[in-house]
Amino acid sequence: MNFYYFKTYAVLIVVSVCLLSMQSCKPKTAQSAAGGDASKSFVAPGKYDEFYNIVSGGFNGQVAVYGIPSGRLFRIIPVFSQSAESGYGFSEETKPMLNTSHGFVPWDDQHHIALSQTKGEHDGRWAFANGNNTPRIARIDLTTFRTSEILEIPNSAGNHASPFITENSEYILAATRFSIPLDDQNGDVPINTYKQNFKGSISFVSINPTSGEMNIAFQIRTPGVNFDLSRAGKGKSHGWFFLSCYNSEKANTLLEVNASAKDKDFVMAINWKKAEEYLKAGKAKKQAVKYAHNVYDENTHTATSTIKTEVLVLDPADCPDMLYLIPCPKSPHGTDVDPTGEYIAASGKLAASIPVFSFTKIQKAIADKAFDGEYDGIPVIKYEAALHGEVVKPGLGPLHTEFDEKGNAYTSMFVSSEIVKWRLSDLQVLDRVPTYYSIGHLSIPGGPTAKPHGKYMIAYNKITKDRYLPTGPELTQSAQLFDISGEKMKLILDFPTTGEPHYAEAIPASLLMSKQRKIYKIEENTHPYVSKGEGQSKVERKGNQVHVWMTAIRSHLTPDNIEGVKVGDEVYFHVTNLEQDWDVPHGFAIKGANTAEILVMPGETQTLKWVAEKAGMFPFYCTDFCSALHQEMSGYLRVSPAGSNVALHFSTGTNKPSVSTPVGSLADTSKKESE
Ligand code: RUQ
Ligand code: CUA
Repeated sequence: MNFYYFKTYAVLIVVSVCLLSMQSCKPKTAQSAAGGDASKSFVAPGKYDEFYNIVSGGFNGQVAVYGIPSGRLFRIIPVFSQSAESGYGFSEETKPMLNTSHGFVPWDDQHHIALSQTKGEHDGRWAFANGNNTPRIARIDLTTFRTSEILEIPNSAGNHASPFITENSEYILAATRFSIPLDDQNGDVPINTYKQNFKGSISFVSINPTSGEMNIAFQIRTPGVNFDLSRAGKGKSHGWFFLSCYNSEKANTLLEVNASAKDKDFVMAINWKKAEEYLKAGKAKKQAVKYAHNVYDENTHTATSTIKTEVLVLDPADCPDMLYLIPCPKSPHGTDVDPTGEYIAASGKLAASIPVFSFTKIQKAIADKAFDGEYDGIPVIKYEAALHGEVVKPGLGPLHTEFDEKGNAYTSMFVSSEIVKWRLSDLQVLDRVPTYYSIGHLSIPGGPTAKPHGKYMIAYNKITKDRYLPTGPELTQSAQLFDISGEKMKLILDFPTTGEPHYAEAIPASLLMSKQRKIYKIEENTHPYVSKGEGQSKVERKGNQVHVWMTAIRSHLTPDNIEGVKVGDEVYFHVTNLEQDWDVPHGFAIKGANTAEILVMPGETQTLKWVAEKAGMFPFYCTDFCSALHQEMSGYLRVSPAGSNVALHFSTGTNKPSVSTPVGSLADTSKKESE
C-alpha cells in the first residue's frame, strides 16, 4: 500500500465510521456559529425580498416558496400531495392531477427543482419538480404558483435523477434510481437474477416552448446501474448530459456494502444531439407501457388525466457514440456543471477528493479513443484522460456543488458538516464554513445556470439538533443563509423550512413579480358547472346526484337555503367565486365533509363532493375571512330521509319552506322561490 492509498484508506475509514453509525462528524465549534451579520438578511416591514426561493418539500410532496434574504415563507404549492388548505387533490377538478398508472396516488417524495431557462439563463416561466417514489414530473406555472401538469415516467422506479433541464428548456432529463425489469417484461423473477433481468432507463421529456406541455420524446435503455443525479451541459457542452451512477457492481442486496465494493463507479456522458439523430433515423423501437399525463386547464378550471401507452426507446447497442462512461471514485452523488460548461464536478460520497472533469478533455479522449475497455458495451473513458484535476482534501462526504459568477465552486460536505469553497481554475480550496448540521443540498441563486446571480448561498441541512426551540421528537428543518459576496462565506440567517428540503432554486424577484396572475376572468370561465352570476345559480337532481350551482361574493353564498336532499344523495357543490379583485378567494365547507374545504380564486369554479349520510341540518360556510361580514357568509342544507316527500328547493333571501311532493317522486325538478 503506497502512501497515497494509505491516506485515502484512512479517510475512507473515518467516512465509513460516520456513515455506518448513521451520524455525522459534527464541527466542534458550535458556539462560533452564533451571531452572524443579521442585518444583511433583514428585510424591513413593507419591503420586498430580492429573490423568490423555490424549495423542494421532500417527504411532504409539495414545493414551498420563501423570500431571500429574509427566509419568510410565502406559499406552499400543492404538487404531489393533497392539500387540505386549498382542496388540491380533494376537489373534483384537481383529483385527476394525482392520477397515475397505479390509480390515484395522493403523495410523493419531492427532491429536486429545475427552473426553465433560455440561453442558459432563468426565464421565469416554469418550475419543474420530481416525484421520487411513483415516478412523475410536475410543471408549476410561475405566474400562478400552481401545478399545471404532471407526467408519469414509465420504465422507472425511483425518479431521483430528475428533473434536470437543458439550457433552452429543450428537455428535462429523468433517470431511474432503481434498475428493474422493464415495464413490458415479466417482473415476477427471482431478485438474484438482477444481472440478467434488471435494466436502467433514462427519459428525455420535451417541453413545448409556448405552452410548456411535457411529453416523453424518447428513452434510452441502459445497463442495470442506479442513477443518482445529473446536469445538462451548457455553452460548449450544450447537447450533452452528465449523470452520476452508482451500484456499477449491480448488487441487489445490502447495497451499503455491495454497491461500494469497487473503487470507482461512473459518470455517464450522454450526447443527446446524437440521440436525436438516431431518433430521426428511425432507430428507436416502440415499447408498450402505461403512464398518466395530467393537465390542468385554466379556462375550464379542471384537470384531465390521459393514460398513454407507448414510448420510443433507443438501445445503445444500435446507437454508437451516444453514451460514454467516465470512472468516478466511490459512489458519486452530485454531478454538477460549471457556468461555462467546461467543468464537471462529481462528488463521490465516500471519496477523499472531488474529481473535476474537463469537457474539452472528454471530447479529446473520445476522438483519441482513450478508452479503458467497455462496461456492458459502453466505452469507458480513461479517468486521467477526462480529468481536469482533483480538489484535494476538500472535507468528508462531498454531495453537491454550486457555482458563483466569479469562477468559484461551493461543495456541500455531509460528513464533515461544512461547505467548502474552491476555485475552478486551479482547484485550490479557498474557504470553509461549518453548517448546522450535516448539509445535504446547497443552492446559489442561478447557481446551475450559465449566469449565476450569486450574492447568497443557502444550505439545506439534514440535522437540526440545537438550532431552534425543540418541538417534541421532531424538530423543524434547518436552512442557513450565507453571504458569499466577499472572499469569505458569512452565515447571516437560520430559517426553518417545512417537509425535508432537498434542492432549491432561487430566482430574482424582478423576473416574476410583474407577471403574477391576479384573477381568472369570469367571462373566460368555461367550467361546465359555472354560474356567471347569481341569476344562474340553481340546484338540479340527476338520480341520486344533486348538483348545486353556487356563487360566492362578499358576503353571501347563493343559494344559501337548500332543502329536498335525501339520505344517500351525492351532493356536488360547484362554487364559482364571482369576485374580480386580486386576493379575494372564498372558501366552502359543509359539516361532515370528509375531504377538505375548497378554496376558490376570483373567477374560478371548484367542486366539493359531499354525501348525505343522515337526516338533519347541515350548515355550510365560507372558510376564508373575506370581509367584515365573513361570518355571515353561510347557509343551511336540509337532509331528509330517503323516500321522504320534501321537494328539492333552493333560495336566497326569501324565507319559504319547501313544498311537499308525493312520496316516491324522484323525478322532482328543483324549484326556486320567485323573488
Ligand atoms: S439528493 S441531499 Cu442529495 Cu435527492 Cu437530497
Ligand atoms: Cu367569503 Cu369569507
